[in-house]
Amino acid sequence: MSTKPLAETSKFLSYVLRHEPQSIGLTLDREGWASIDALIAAAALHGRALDRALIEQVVITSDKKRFSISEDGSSIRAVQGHSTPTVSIRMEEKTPPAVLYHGTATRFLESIRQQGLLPGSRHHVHLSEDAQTSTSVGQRYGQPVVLSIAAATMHGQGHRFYQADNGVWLTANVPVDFIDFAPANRGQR
Ligand code: HQG
Repeated sequence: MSTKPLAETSKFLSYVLRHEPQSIGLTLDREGWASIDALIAAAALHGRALDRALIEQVVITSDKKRFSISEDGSSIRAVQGHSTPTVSIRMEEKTPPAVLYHGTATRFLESIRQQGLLPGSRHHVHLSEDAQTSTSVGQRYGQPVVLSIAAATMHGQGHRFYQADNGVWLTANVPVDFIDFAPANRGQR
């Protein structure tokens, strides 16, 4: 299979499983699960041909392991990145490593210096254990810049952290005091 239908299908699945399930008349439960049969039927009604094999290929090949299929094989969900208010995935709180990274674009820095990191339309601020990944996340919005977050210190002061099934770290917001704007930006880490 060429990668084009996979990439397109991955985008489509991200859209309906994270953001706008109602756009194809699909319902997600609170944990974000959709029946795969219902997803295929709803997509077909909206002119997108999906089948189980294609969906499974997308899940397996997703570089960021964005989706998971339930143990009984009947349902699919995005593991993180949601903006739809109908979903609230239960996640175990976890103690983060000393430092986590956040990739952003230079044009957002002034606002981040004033407000800290905010989740935007998603449910959480997304953080990564490695600076490399953060660089590519930041690149999506312009000139990338990587911020170091004093995660363990934050956690020690009562901020909650969660880790999604794909390893992405999540927290509600990052106050500016915990953000190091300087060293990681030059990429020596
Ligand atoms: C920025 C991708 C101004 C923030 C990635 C980011 C990730 C502020 C943008 C996942 C701000 C939001 C999430 C403030 C934060 N002022 N800008 N106070 N606080 N921002 O896409 O973290 O490929 O919602 O820095 O791998 O970029 O979709 O979040 O640039 O895990 O699977 O506002 O999406 O995964 O952008 O990315 P996003 P994100 P997928």
